Amino acid sequence: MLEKFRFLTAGESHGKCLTAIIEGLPSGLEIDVDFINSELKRRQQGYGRGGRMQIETDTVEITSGVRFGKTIGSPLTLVIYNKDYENWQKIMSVNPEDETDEKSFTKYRPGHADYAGSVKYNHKDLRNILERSSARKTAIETAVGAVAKLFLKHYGISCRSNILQIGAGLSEEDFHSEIDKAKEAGDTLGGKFEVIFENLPVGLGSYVHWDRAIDGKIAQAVMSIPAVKSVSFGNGQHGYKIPGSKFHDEMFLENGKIIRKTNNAGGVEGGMTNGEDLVVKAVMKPIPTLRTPLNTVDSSNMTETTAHFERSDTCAVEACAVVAEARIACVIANEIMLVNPGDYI
Ligand code: EPS
Repeated sequence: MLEKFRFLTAGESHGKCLTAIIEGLPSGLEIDVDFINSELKRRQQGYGRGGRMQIETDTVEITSGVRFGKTIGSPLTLVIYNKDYENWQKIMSVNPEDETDEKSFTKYRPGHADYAGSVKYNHKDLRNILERSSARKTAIETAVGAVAKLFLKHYGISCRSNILQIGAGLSEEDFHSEIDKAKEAGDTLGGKFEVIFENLPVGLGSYVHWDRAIDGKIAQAVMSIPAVKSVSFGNGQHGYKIPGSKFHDEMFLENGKIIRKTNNAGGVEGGMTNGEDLVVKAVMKPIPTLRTPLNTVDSSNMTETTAHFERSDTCAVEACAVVAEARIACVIANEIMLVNPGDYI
């Protein structure tokens, strides 16, 4: 999907480390490690996070692609070590002689990847699915996104995100009380957030083929974040009830420049950026790992039971918004590279 700014990540939630290899960056790009780490810190924060975030202090190590603070054109490798690995070395061992049932589980968590993952990869121990389907992998994606943001900064493009709703809560204060109530009940909460990118050039993406539309690329990037169930642009989610005369963002002239007074399109028309702020909205469902578990089936003996619980966040919507910023930054960096090809900056 990303033709120029390409990356792969690897790593299990309780494995030794998370790794990413990024390819396609021009040489000469300043890599500010403190900035990458500050993005990782943002992802770890937010009201409602669970025990794992007390254990980890995510920081990145760069093991290739950078010399004296700047990219040199070769693949850039990022590593984040999992501090919790210390407690999981035997369970996550790569050696056959260490095989153990400890921490195995067979009770599917409804809403998580356990069931479909076990059928797809033919696993009896659902830990084999949990480990990679965990949102832990979004830590390394956030680091990759931070590199994309550094590239975008070079073009004067910046981004931010806002939490719009958590449960029934519409303000910061309500968010906290909603999360407190859910935590007390052993429950979890989802929410709605928006990500805004400013100063994008007109014409990123294209209308000529479906797979070049930038809204399609962004939707895929955000929808595939664990637990995201809906993605929309601008006022798109209300588009069914607003007539065309009110929905479309009329054009006016101000000092010879085209201006808009509304942004219902969220900065995308015809699959291309139109120079307005890019506004992406998404809904994260509640995290499926519940302290008060749901009804399910035990795959080991096909009996009805309640779901596996290990540890979980009550709410991770703030973290999800940071991850969405990172994913969108990667899509936009790729689009910028497509229109500004160059091996150095
Ligand atoms: C996460 C790490 C995970 C979870 C969470 C996100 O760590 P652990 O499984 O050790 O608690 O806290 O992931 C989920 C709840 C999930 O269902 O995927 C992280 O680093 O963000």
